[in-house]
Amino acid sequence: MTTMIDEIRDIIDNPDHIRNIAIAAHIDHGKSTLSDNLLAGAGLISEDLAGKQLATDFDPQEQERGITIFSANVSMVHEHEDKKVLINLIDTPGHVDFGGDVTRAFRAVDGALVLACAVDGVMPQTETVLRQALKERIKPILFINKVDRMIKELQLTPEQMMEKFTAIIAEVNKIIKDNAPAEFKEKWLVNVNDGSVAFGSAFKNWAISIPYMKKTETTFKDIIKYTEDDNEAELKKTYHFQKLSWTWLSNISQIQKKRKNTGLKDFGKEIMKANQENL
Ligand SMILES: Nc1nc2c(ncn2[C@@H]2O[C@H](COP(=O)(O)OP(=O)(O)OP(=O)(O)O)[C@@H](O)[C@H]2O)c(=O)[nH]1
Ligand SMILES: [Mg+2]
Repeated sequence: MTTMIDEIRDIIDNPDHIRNIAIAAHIDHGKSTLSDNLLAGAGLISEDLAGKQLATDFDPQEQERGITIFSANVSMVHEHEDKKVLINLIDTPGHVDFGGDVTRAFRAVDGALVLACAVDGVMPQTETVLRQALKERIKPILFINKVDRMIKELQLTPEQMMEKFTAIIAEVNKIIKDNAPAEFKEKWLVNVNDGSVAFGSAFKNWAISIPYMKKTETTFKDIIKYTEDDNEAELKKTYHFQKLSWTWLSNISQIQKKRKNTGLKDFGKEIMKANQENL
């Protein structure tokens, strides 16, 4: 029987098939809920519990208080177009008191998956984690979460949804432009067309991007209809996080490309070297 460890061992020598990422955002924007979905995509937790189990909130104190206190590292294997890919993920806490954990996580990864709540938009801690990532020379990609609330609570039309997304993306890009290392100010801007922006509902287990919408001929009207009809099971089936994960995470590759065939044992050393080369 092939175990997860065997699968990881097979991939570990091929950096092009590995992404090391940290999830960071304002408190409560859904980082741990999204982590669950990626874990379910790898078969590590049950599909039915994804978004509710909050597996990365492993400490009883975290479950009790409903917030992340400790960063949690998880490794998982996803399949993308017949190839296996390894995702090493760190779910970081959003509470401002634990900001040190976020910086430490950024020092160990290649990219930051930054979440923004579709209803609240860019909040102070969103800006802080983006600045922290850019200071550590980490490329951010964006996930606009809680789109179900945008539909159910705010009852936005497709046009209004697009406007709201555009406003959030513009705010994020301003922060990137103002804080990215000089050579990446343009290159690292997030863009709906290249898949560096995705959106969905971690709680309702679906995620989509504009390239994926084009490929599957989906419109915002369809998404609104499924949500209004409480037919989110259909959204989950067609737009499962696992389907999107690699096209979206493969936007992160800056340091990966510099890293040669090293195993995990050299991971820290190589990151330090890559960072120094970048200075
Ligand atoms: N409606 C809706 N609720 C969501 C969504 N994602 C997360 N939530 C809810 O938002 C709350 C916070 O979710 P978490 O995943 O714990 O948020 P977090 O960003 O990990 O929080 P901290 O780690 O404490 O900063 C929970 O009640 C989730 O169920 C979503 O897509 N839609
Ligand atoms: Mg959390």
